[in-house]
Amino acid sequence: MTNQYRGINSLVNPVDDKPWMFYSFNDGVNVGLVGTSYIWQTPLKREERRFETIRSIEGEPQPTWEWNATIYPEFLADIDGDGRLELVCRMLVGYSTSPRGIAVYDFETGEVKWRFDMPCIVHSLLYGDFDNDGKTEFIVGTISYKNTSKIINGFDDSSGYLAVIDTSGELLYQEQLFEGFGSVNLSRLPYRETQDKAIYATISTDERKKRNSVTKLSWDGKRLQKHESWDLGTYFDPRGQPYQFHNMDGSRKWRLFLADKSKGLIVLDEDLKPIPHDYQGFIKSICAVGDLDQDGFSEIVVYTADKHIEILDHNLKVRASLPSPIMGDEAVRLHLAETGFDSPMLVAAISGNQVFYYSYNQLSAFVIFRNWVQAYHWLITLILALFAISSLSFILYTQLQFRSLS
Ligand SMILES: [Ca+2]
Ligand SMILES: [Ca+2]
Ligand SMILES: [Ca+2]
Repeated sequence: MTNQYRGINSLVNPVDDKPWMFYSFNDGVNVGLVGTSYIWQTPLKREERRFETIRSIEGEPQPTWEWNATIYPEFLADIDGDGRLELVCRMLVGYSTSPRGIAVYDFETGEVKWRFDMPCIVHSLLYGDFDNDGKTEFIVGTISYKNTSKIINGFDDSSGYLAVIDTSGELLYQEQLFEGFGSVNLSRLPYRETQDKAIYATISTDERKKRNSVTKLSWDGKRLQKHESWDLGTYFDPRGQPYQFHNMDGSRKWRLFLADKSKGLIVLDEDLKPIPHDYQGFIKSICAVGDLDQDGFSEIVVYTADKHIEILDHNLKVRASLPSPIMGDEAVRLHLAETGFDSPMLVAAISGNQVFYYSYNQLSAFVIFRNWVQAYHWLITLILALFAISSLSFILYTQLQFRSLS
């Protein structure tokens, strides 16, 4: 039994631009989802919407561990063009296989419109009209944890898949990319800015022997066609944060950052050509990318193998480094926290139920000098006093000498 809120995410209603915050909870048997939105007027009005609960699949043995089923909303859009909004969610659960896959709700009534059940977890989900036929589709990349031998809708939990599902929940295409533990991470360039419809699939299997790669793909309505590809040669953590393209300096240059387990940081451009850099640190995970200090250039927040939180600037130079506040081997997650419109973001380090916040500011030479003076005023006073004493004694000494000469 748990009342813990999970899967917190916010999405904007595309019809009226109203932001909605969603959270999921479960009672050990059913997993629910609630959406809230505030109307900023006096008195403040709060609108709440409850979505149909989802049960674990019947016959599934109740796990002895905590059933952490979560509904995670990804898109709020009219996916099928019927004039009504749908809320598209990933169904997530650890160890147990139910529920996993995709759930689509009617946003107005809160009823489940369709579900696509899978024994494996949807690691990443893209949505758009990738073949320009006027109809949108979902591109799915899975992560296999080998929790079950069940096969549902042609998928299993012991291999990695790429798939395409239409907006009524029908499977259009499926391809097994590897066998064993690993993930298929998907990313794309932001369509509004680039008009680009390429799909990038990163395969990470946590094994040196298997092919770990990034491949550029396109959807032609029938299959996912492969184009450029970049082979890692080594491997990286399949459980890492989904890798995304970032525009670091407001230019039209897009960069994909990957944390390789033996080579360290790898930077690729949109044609999957590696970009040379001289960052030497060894990154365990790339946690977040964003403009922390609002100067128009993005920073990268990374967690290093020697348990430091580091902030790299857009040229991959280390700008800040501090030891992790969490002792021991506990996993640390780093996120960027918005603090309101036009104000700098905070870096949140989360482990278990502990959260630490850090701010990142670039200091001008004057501020650095002032901070230094404030921190070391006793030292400065001491140096000045020593200088005064030595000057005084020199004057006295020369005067004494002068007198003795006269
Ligand atoms: Ca609709
Ligand atoms: Ca289409
Ligand atoms: Ca910045």
